[in-house]
Amino acid sequence: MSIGIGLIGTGWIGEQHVHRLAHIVAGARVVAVSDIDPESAAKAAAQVGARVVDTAERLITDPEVEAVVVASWGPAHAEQVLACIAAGKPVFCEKPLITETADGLRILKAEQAAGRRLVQVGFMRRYDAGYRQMKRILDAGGIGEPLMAHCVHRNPNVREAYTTEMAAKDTAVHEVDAMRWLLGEEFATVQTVLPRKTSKRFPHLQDPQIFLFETASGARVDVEAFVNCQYGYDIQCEIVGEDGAVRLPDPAAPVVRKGAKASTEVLQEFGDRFADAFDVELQDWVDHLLAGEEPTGPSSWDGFAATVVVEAAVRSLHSGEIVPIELPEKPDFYA
Ligand code: NAD
Ligand code: ISE
Repeated sequence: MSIGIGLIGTGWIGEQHVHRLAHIVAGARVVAVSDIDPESAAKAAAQVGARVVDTAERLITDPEVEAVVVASWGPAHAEQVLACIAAGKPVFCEKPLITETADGLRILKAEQAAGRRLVQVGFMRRYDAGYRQMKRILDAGGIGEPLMAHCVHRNPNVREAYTTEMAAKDTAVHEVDAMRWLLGEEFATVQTVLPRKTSKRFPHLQDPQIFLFETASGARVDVEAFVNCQYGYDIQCEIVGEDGAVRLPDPAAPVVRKGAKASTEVLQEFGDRFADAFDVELQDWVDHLLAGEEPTGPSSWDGFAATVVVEAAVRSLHSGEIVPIELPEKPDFYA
C-alpha cells in the first residue's frame, strides 16, 4: 500500500524531498509536482516519473494526489496550506508555516473547523537522533529543572538575497521550535543583541545576531545565529539544569591524527547535517497517513507560535528593546 503525494516547489529542498519520497521513504510515491518555474518542475518530475501540474491549486485538487508536500517559498505557504485544508488533504509544509501571524490564525481556525489535524510543519530537528536523546534525558528529569540553554546556529555563508530579518525568521526559527519542544513551554520575551558585523560578507547584512529569550517559567535561552561563519555548518545546543547539563552530540565523524594534530571534519551543508532527520520526519508523516492516523509531528500551533516568537525578535532587532511575546491561549485541539 502506498500514498500518492503531490509536491509544490521543486527548488533546493523540494527536489531533495521528491528524491526522498520516491526512493527512501517507504509507502510513498510522488504522483505530481508543481512549481512556478516549469523547467524546475519538469526536471524534478522526470527523475521520479511524476506528472507536472501547472498550478499549485490544480495539484492540490488533483484526484490522484492524496497528500501534499509544500516546499515553495515561505510567503506562498499559507494559501497553499489553506487550500489543502479546504480540499480535506493532509499537508506537510516546510518551515515557515506562515510569514504573517494573521495567516496563522486563519490556518488554526480552518484546521479546527475540519475537525482533525491535517497539517505537519517541517521542523526536522524534532526527528534528529541527538535532539531526541536530549529530549528523553530532559523528560526523565536527568538534569533536573532546566535553568538556561545556549544554542549556536552557524552556516558557512548565505546567498545575497538573505536579509538581516531572516536570521530570526529563517534560521533561528529552528532553535525557537526546538527549544519550545525540548523545554515544553512557550517563550515570554526576547531581546535581539547585535555584535560587530562580520566583514567577510555582504555589507547590507547584520551578521551575527544573538537572541536572548526568557521562557514563561523564567529559564533563559540564548541563540547565536551566524550565517557567514566561513568554516562550516555547525549546530550546538547545551541545556543546563539544577542537577546537570546535557549537550547535543556532534555528528559522528572519524578523528584523523596527522602532523601533530588530531582533527575531525565539520559538515558544510544543513542537508548533510540533518539528512537522517529529514528522512525520519517524512517517514513518520507517511506512516501516520497510511495508518489512517493524524500526524503527531510539529503542528499548525507550533508553526504559528514559532512565527509569533521570531516576529517579536525582529521587532527587537529594530528597537533594541526587550519585546514581550504575546501568544493567544493554545486551543485544546492542539493539546
Ligand atoms: P528555493 O528557492 O530553492 O526553492 C523554492 C521553490 O519554490 C522554487 O523552485 C520556486 O520557483 C518555487 N515557488 C515559489 N513560489 C511558488 C509558488 N507560489 N508556487 C509554486 N512554487 C513556488 O528554496 P528552498 O531552499 O528549497 O526553500 C524552500 C522552503 O523550504 C522555504 O520555506 C525554506 O525555509 C524551507 N527550507 C527548510 C529547510 C529545513 O531545514 N527544514 C532547509 C531549507 C529550506
Ligand atoms: C535554511 O532555510 C534552513 O532552514 C536551514 O536549516 C538553516 O540552517 C538556514 O540558516 C536557513 O537559511
